[in-house]
Amino acid sequence: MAIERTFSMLKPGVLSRRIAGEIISRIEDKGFDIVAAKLMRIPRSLAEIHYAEHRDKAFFGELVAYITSGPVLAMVLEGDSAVAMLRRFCGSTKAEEALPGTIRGDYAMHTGLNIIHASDSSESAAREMSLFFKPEEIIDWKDGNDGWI
Ligand code: IDP
Ligand code: MG
Repeated sequence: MAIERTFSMLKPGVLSRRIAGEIISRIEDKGFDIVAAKLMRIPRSLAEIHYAEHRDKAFFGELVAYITSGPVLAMVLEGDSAVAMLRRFCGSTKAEEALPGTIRGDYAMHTGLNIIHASDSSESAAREMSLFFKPEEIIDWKDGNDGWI
C-alpha cells in the first residue's frame, strides 16, 4: 500500500448536531492522519466548482444550497490507500445503501444530507485539495505510531 492524501469535508449540519468530535474521533481511531483542517463557510462559486461534475443533475441547485448553508470542516487526511479507504469508511452515497458501521450509514437518513464528503479518486483528491487548501496549509508530521496502526 502507498501513503496517499485525500480530501474530506464534514458537511453543514455536523456542527449544529454537535457530532463533529465523534466523527473526527472515528477518523483518528481508524488511523488517518489529519494533515490539514479548516472551518469555513463555502462560497457559492467554490461550491459550484467543487461539484461541477453534477452541474446538469436535477439535485445540483439543492446540493449547492445545502453545502453553502452553514460551516463545513474541510480536511486533508493521510494514510495507506487513503482515497479508497476513506470512501469505504464513509459508506455509499445513497442513504439507503450506506451500511451500518460506516459514517453515512450511522449518521444520515437522507442522501442529500449524508454528512461527509470523501474524494472518489486520486485525481479528484488532488483537485479538491488544491481548491480548498494552499500547499503551505497542509502539514507534514508523523505521530510516532508507525508499526502500531
Ligand atoms: P459522493 O458524495 O458519494 O461522491 P456524488 O454522486 O459525487 O456522491 O454526489 C455528491 C453529493 O450530492 C452526495 O454526497 C449527496 O450529498 C448529493 N447527492 C447525490 N445524489 C443525490 C440525489 O440523488 N439526490 C440528492 N442529493 C444527491
Ligand atoms: Mg463525489
